[in-house]
Amino acid sequence: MQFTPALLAQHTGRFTRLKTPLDTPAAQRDPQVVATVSRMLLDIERRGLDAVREYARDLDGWTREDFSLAPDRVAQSGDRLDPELRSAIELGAERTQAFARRQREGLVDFDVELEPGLHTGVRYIPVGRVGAYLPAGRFPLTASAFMTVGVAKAAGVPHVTACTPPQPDGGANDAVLYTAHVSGVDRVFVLGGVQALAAMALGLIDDLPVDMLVGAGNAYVAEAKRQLFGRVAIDLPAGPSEVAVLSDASADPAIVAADLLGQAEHGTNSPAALVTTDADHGAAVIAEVERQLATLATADICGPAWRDHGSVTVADSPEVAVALMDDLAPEHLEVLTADDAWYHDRLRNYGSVFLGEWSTVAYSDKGMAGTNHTLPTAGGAKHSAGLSVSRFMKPLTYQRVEREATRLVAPATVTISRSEGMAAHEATAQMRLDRWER
Ligand code: HSO
Ligand code: ZN
Repeated sequence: MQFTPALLAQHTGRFTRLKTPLDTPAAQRDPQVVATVSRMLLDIERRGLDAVREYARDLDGWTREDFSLAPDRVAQSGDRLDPELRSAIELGAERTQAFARRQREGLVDFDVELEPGLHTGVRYIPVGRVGAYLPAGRFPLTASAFMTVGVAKAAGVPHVTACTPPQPDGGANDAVLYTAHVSGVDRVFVLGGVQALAAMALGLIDDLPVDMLVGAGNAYVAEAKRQLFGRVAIDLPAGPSEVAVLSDASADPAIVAADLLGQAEHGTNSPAALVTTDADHGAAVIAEVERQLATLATADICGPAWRDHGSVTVADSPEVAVALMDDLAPEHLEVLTADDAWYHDRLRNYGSVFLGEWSTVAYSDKGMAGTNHTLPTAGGAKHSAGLSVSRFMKPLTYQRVEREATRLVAPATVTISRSEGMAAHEATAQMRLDRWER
């Protein structure tokens, strides 16, 4: 998440940088990761389940033949949870599904007679089979399944498979399992990493291959999805999680600092950017970040992330602040100003925006805001939106041409085909024209 030098040049003299990040972009792909994933995918494609078993054994210590979890085992995962966590998970599932169902209602089939006898339209059909990766590393990201499994189910996807890596004790993470269960998962496998994604895409563990892979993971998981793209659809090419805050003198520096550190926690390569219209506020946020880092339990991650990938930029007007922020196109954007609506009307590039000091990214992260937390990173918000029901739905088009509409479509089709030298195309239209004229 870095400014484009050409954009900065356009605004020379209209901003100051109080803190700059390292020159190297955080989201660079590591050639070693690319090569390892490519080798593993080829190997699994060639040797199938034997290769999957070997990787699960060597990388995750999994020695059982089977990866499948019995449905009862998945359903009962809730009984092993602290009751407060269990009800928080139920709340998140309900809220994310409520938002997704509402968005689903906005996707409406239509049928239009464009010209007399020329009927066309769209039918929204869900993807048939989805594979969700549910991470469970240092941070298990419990809410992942709301965003992938739950939203796919709200879209009407008939079959959702989930894979989650084994824990050191040899089982799966119960909170992750229960989240998948209340989100409506159909089958769960205890299998992690590249081997999990390959097994789902190639149909090695479930009876059939999946059509789409979704869900966050480490750099290897993200790279495996990227390499499998084409064979299957994917949600998004995921880079390190990011946050940006656009604030003015009206914002509380302690809140802004906390929210910057809030996402820096994802990894030492997670960028956090502040763009402000007030230099004193910018300086106060920098001081607050240092103050909060002194007692933060995860300062081992947040500290280096802020040091290497944190930035603070002071824009000399709200318009320049908007231009700079649209150039960053952050995954998460918080707006804390005296007139948030003014900014909301103008900002165009972000994964999801959090308006006002009472809205923080963690609410969406944990499923409490209802919105999806799977969002574009590394500038992807310039061209794409995050995961939602619409990504699981295919807007399929159809056309039905009545005999009397032949004159509206055939002659021009003949003309264009002939000009291109596409004789067989021309014949399909000409044949109908001849019959219609008869
Ligand atoms: N910020 C992550 C999602 C998440 N964070 C879940 C914590 N839990 C990607 O949007
Ligand atoms: Zn987060």
